[in-house]
Amino acid sequence: MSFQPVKFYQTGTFTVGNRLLGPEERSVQANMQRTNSLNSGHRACQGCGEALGARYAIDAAMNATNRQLIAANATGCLEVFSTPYPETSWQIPWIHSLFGNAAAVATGLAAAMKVKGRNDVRVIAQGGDGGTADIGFGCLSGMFERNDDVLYICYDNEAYMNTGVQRSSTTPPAARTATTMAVGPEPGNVFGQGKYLPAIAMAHGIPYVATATVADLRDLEYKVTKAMSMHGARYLHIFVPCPLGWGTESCDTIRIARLAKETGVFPVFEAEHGEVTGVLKIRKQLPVAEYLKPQKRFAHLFGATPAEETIARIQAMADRNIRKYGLLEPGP
Ligand SMILES: Cc1ncc(C[n+]2csc(CCOP(=O)(O)OP(=O)(O)O)c2C)c(N)n1
Ligand code: SF4
Repeated sequence: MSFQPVKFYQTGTFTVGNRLLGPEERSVQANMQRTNSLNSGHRACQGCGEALGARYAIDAAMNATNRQLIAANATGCLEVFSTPYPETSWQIPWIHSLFGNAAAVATGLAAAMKVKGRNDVRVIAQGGDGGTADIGFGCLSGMFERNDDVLYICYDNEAYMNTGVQRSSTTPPAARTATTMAVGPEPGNVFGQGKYLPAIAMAHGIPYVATATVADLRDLEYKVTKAMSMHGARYLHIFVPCPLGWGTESCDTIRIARLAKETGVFPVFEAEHGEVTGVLKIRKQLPVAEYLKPQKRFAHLFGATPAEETIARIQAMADRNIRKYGLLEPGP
């Protein structure tokens, strides 16, 4: 039998990292000096991907800006669960905008800091997919077009969760929501509608656009850190599973996010000035059914007679993502 050294710790894990590593190799979250920007006491559901993503993103941004950060937050789950009046879980200067104007409020904050000569203070805007892709889209596009010095973070849980799981323009085809019921000849959300925000952001030619998931939190930290090293308008789109709205187990949030990436359903990439500069490769392509099955919002596709045609259409969309972004390693 060959000799195998015992490993006491593993590096390169997708999630938290390890405090046994040297300080320079630790993730922000594994470092005892982390800010804990979104602290205990918030009221997010167990396993909420949005809470996880926000904690990592904002801690990384705090770390990258020497803790000189202000966040404007659109109305939505993140705002509601973190600041039930008169309490707050935020350990940073944080302002609640309206549902649709987080980008505009952040633009104003950045302008105010400039006027005051506080070039050290940086600004983030954040919100859910409804606040970003739907009602806040005009303000966001303006922020991009003017190249305002703001990082906008969209936490995409693919519906309006805070108000009871209504469809948004990032809800995927066939998904059941409160407004796209699983009834009729084509149950769930329709095919051929909606919008893909990262591509729209890229079309503005802004300095930096990236996507990330809560399955690879070190990648998420890296992208926030990189974004904060730049100036001008930047956009980060984070895939955040929602156990309540998607009908998934709380303990499966990371697994579902990883499946979204490994199936090609959610391409993970970064782009500068409108051009893709890097992608996270898929290690082993998995069929989309593996991603869809654990989610009750897609349960109608897997009844006594599986909706093979619909599943094939979703597979075709994932395959297209893989081709378009070059997500697969070239074969041997
Ligand atoms: C002008 C306006 N319309 C509607 C609402 C009600 N509202 C508050 S949050 C929300 C949905 C938020 O969805 P999303 O932005 O996707 O964030 P999530 O809760 O899913 O994180 C809605 C419709 C509002 N606050 N303001
Ligand atoms: S409804 Fe979804 S997004 Fe909102 S707190 Fe619960 S898990 Fe998070």
